Amino acid sequence: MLLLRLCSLLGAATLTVQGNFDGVLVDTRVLEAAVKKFLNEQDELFSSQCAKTLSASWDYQTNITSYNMIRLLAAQEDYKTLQKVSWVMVGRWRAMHRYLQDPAIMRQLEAMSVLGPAALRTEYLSKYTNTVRGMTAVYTSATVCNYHRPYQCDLTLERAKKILRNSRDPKELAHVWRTWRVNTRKIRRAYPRFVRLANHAALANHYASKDELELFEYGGVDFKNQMAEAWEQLKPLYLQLHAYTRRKLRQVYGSQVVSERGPLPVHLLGDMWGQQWKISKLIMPYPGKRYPNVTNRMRKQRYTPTLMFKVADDFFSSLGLPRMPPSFWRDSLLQKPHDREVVCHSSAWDLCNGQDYRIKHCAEVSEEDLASAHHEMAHLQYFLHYRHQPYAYRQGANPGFQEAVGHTVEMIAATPRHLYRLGILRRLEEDPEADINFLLQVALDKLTFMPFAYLMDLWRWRVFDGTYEESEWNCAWWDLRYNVQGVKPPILRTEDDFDPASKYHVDADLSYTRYFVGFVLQYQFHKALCIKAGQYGWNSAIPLHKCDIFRSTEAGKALRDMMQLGSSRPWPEALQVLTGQREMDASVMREYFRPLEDWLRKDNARHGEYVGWRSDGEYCVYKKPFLMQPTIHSSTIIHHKDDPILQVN
Ligand code: X8Z
Ligand code: ZN
Repeated sequence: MLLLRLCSLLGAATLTVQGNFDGVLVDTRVLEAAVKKFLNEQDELFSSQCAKTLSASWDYQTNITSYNMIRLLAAQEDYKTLQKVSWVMVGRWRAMHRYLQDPAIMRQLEAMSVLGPAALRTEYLSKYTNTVRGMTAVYTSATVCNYHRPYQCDLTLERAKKILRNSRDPKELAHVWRTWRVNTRKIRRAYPRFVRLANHAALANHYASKDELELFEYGGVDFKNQMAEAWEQLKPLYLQLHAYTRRKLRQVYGSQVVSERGPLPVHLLGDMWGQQWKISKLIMPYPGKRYPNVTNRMRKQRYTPTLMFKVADDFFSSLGLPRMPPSFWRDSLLQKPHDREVVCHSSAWDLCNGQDYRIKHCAEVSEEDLASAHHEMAHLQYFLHYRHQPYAYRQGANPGFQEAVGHTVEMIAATPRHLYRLGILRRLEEDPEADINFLLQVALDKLTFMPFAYLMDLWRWRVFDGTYEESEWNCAWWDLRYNVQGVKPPILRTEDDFDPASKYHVDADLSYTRYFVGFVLQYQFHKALCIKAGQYGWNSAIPLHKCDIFRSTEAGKALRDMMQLGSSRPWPEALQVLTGQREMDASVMREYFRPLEDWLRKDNARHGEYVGWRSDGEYCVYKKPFLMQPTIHSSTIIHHKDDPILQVN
C-alpha cells in the first residue's frame, strides 16, 4: 500500500539496489534525484501561490473593499490547500530518511514538515480558526470608557494608550487600565477551547505540545534554557533601573501610591501593559539636557515621506548593499492616501517573485518615522539577500533575526551622531549628562521589555503543558508579573479576570519569543557591525551606543554574508557568520548600557534606594471578598451574552 503511494510520488522511478525498503530495493541516488525534483516543483508552486496570495493581500490592505477581501480569502484558501497537500507528501518523503544521505535534502524536508494549525483535520481547523478569529475580534472591538465622562464608552485602544502615556492622575490611569481588562476578560471563556485545539495542532504536527512546536524554529525546547540564561544576564541591570524608576515615581505620585520597597504599580508606567515604559520625560535624570527631537528641523528642511526612504536607501547603499529596485519606488505605499481606506500598520513585503519588494507605511515626517523607514527597509534588504534560496529558506535564520536586523539599523539611524552626519542635527555636543538621558530613554524602551517578553511565553507554555490549572490562570499570570517584572496591578485581581487576554498576541495566538530573541540579538549584531566598521574594540574611544556604521562596506559585507543564508543553516551558524558567537548572549546588551548601569548603581546607592522588591499587599485572589468588588458603572462593561464565539464548546 505504502509502496503504491510511494511509486506515484516518485513518478514510478526505476529502483535499483542500495537499501531495503519494506522488501523493495532502493537506490539512494535515484531516490534523492526524485526528492530534489519534488522539492523544485514545490518551490515553484509555493512561490507562485505565495505571489498570488500576497498580491491579493497587498491590494486589500492598500484598498479595503469587499471585492478585494473576497479575492484575498479565495487566494488564502488556495494557499492553504497547497500547503496541506505538500505537507502530506513531505511526510512521506521524510519516512524514507534511512535512504536519504544528503543532509541538505533532509534539512529542507524538515523545514517543510511543520504546518502549524493547518495540520488539523478540517472540522478542528475551522474551530481553531473561528476561536482565534473570535478572540481577536473581541480584542479589536473593545473600547474604554472616559474617566471624566463615564457614559462615553467609545475610547479606542489608541486613545486609551495616549491617556496612559500622558495622564498624571493615578485614578484616571487605574480606570483606563482596569476597563480595558473588563472588556477583554470574557476571552477567558474561549481560551480553554483554544488551548485544547492548539495542543491538538501540536500533536497533528508530531510534537508533544505547543511549546515544542513553537520552539522548533529555534532548535528545540532547550531554547527555553537559553532564554532563561539571557534573562539572568540582564537582571542585575534591570534591578537597578527598577529601583531608580520607583524612586522617581515616588517623587511624582507620593509614597501612598508608590511604596518604598514594593513592586511598581503597573498603571503608572506609561504603557497599557507595562511592557515598554513610556515615562522618560517624567523620570529623566537631567531635565533640560535632552538631545533635541529633530522633527521640526526635518520639516524645515522640507523632508517628505519619500525623502526619508531615500535617506534609508542611501544608508544601505553606503554599506555597499543594493539599492531598492525601481518597482519599489513605483509600487510602495509610503504615505497615507486620502481617497481610500488602508491598513496603516507599517510592514515590509516580499511578493515572492524575486523582483517585487514593497513597504507599506503611512509615514509622516518625524524623527520616529525616519528610524522606522530604516527598520522596514532593513527587512527588504534581508528579503533581497535570501531571494536565491529555496522557498522554505526564504526567512530569517530564526524568527528573531529579521526583527533584530530591523532594530539594529533603526537604532543606528536614531543616534545623535548619525542625525548629525545627515545634517539634520545642527550640533553634536559631548555632554555626559545628555548621554545618560539618552541611554535611559533607550533602556526604558528596550531593557524594560525583556522581562515582559520573557514571561509572555513562559505563562503560555505553562498553560499549554498543564503546569497551571485553569482555575489559577490569572493569579499565575500575576505571580510572574510580580516575580519577573516586579510590577503589581492597581487593584486586586481575581480569577474572574483574565489579564493576559488584554494583550493582542495572546488572543491572536502570536508567539512572543521572536521579540525577546530579536531584542537580545540586536545588541550582538550592533557590536559586531561596529567592530567591523572599526568603531569599537580594544583601542576605541567610541562607546557602543555612539557608534555609527554609515559608509562601512566591511559592516555591510558582514551583514550580507549573514542575511544571504536565510534559514538554510541552523541559526547558530548564521549568528557566527556575523558575530563570531554561536549563542544568544545578553551580556552585550549589558555592555551597551554599561555607562548607564554605573550611573544607576551610584545614584541608587547615593539615595539609599532599596534594590529589588518585596510584596506590599495581595495582588490576586481566587475569589474577591464581596466588599472589595470595585464599583464599576454597568455602562463600562460591555456584555456579550450572545457572542457566538463564546458559545462554542
Ligand atoms: O507586535 C509588535 C510589532 C508587530 S510584529 C508592532 N511588537 C510587539 C508588541 O507590540 O507587543 C513589536 C515589539 C513587541
Ligand atoms: Zn520589523
